[in-house]
Amino acid sequence: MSTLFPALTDGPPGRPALRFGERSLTYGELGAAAGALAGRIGGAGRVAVWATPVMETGVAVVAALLAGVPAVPLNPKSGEKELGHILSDSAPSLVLAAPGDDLPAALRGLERVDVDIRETGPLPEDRAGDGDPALVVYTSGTTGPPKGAVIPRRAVAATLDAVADAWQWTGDDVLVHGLPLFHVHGLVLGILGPLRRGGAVRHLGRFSTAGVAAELGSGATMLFGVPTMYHRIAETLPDDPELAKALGRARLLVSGSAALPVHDHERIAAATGRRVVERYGMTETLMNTSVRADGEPRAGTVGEPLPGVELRLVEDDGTQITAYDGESVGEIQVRGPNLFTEYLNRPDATAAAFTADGWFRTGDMAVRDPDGYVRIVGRKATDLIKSGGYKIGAGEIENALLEHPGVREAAVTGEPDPDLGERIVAWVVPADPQAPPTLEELAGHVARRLAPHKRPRVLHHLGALPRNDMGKIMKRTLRHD
Ligand code: MCA
Ligand code: AMP
Repeated sequence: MSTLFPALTDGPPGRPALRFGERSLTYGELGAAAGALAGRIGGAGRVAVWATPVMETGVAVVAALLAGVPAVPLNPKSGEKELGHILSDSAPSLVLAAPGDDLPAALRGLERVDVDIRETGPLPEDRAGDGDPALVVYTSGTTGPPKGAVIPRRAVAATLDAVADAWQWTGDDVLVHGLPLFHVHGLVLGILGPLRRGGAVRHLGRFSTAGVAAELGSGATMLFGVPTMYHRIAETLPDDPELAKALGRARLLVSGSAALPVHDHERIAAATGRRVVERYGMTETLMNTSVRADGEPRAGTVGEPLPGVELRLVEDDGTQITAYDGESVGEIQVRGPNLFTEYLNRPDATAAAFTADGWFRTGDMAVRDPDGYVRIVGRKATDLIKSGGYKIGAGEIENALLEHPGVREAAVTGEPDPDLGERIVAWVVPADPQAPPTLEELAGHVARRLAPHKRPRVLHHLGALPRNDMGKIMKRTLRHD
């Protein structure tokens, strides 16, 4: 039996499991394909997965979990620098890809295993332990290249069971989403979540309001999305009665990865009669809090700690906030079976992320309402930007910008954006003031080096960066009014 996915062995084999566009697999077919692939990769140290939003990615990750081999999902749009870093840091022994995928040069030295979704093989015996790594997911910090969060099998199981409890999520649910598959939201919640319940997921390939309407209008019961997706839904609703009807029929609409603006929450509620439920998570912690399906989905709150998750608010000096007054702000610290084990090859960063008594410092600042609901009010690091639900470190973009010959100095900030939540702004001192680099040039440079979602959307040229007496850039003064 598979301890992570009991439905692969216990459920009716004809039950739908995964659907991507026209292609679908039942539990029987998924078990056979993933079993066969698991047989081929068993014993590999770590496997990279070219995580395009297609069926093969789902099969590849399930196969790795069945084989007890940690999977490293790769953003297929990663630029050369980002990809190079992830590959040298995680040192995978092979890469799993869909047949026909054109892999970039950085991956060509690795053994490639094509995922054949029609292959059949037996399910391997599940020998992996709870604490064994399931996934290594790369996440940005404020400076330097992304860090690989090592997520144990225990955390995957614990978080999926905790949200199932909160959302009354069962095998009868059919989830629809169009999230990328190289992050926790789309992959762990959005693919592994339905499979752990024995339910189905229909992936849109790419997000569109039309796709959401079509699926929720034809049997899907739940929607997962980042706030940008709900914003686009809110914008479309006034002109799209079919979308309003489809959303009105959904059992549960869930938003996460960033704060859902109250305005979008209210517009969706007014047009559909449904309130979006917010949950709060992080790559390192998986899911921490959520509004429950039978709770009150109050706009601007992320609900209460999930079963098994301990949560406290702590002031800068270490004092714990005991008040549930909706005003006292502290850093969210969490503890529980949902946590990652470490940052790969980064014992320094791992140690810094935990308090002496074993709590993980999220860096998110929050208050607690009298009824226990958590409200996130900000974050400690101004150098972290959340754009489209992606976490992006200002430092990694600054480093990439500095590698452009037209850039002498660079600083990166985030500013509010109605669609993306925040947009990336580059402040650049040109190497040659007579021929400053254009936004298009720098956006293309960052997209090719790192990833398209890390590209600056706004560029300001400056004669010099504002610095204090210590030479530190004063980012707070970098504002365009
Ligand atoms: C534009 N494009 C470019 C350039 N300009 N490509 C290369 N170079 C350029 N200079 C391309 C983009 O690649 C993209 O291509 C298209 O133009 C449009 O891009 P963009 O405007 O950036 O975005 P979008 O396609 O409109 O995306 C919005 C989105 C996306 C769909 C909401 O941001 C998204 O999928 N966000 C999800 C993030 C997420 O899953 N986060 C989870 C992490 P093309 O059209 O080909 O795509 S957080 C997490 O996991 C924790 C645990 C949690 O709590 O959930
Ligand atoms: P990541 O490291 O990409 O997994 O992003 C995790 C971060 O996203 C958290 O530390 C929060 O800052 C933010 N986040 C996730 N969910 C929510 C939410 N529902 N509301 C506000 N912020 C959120």
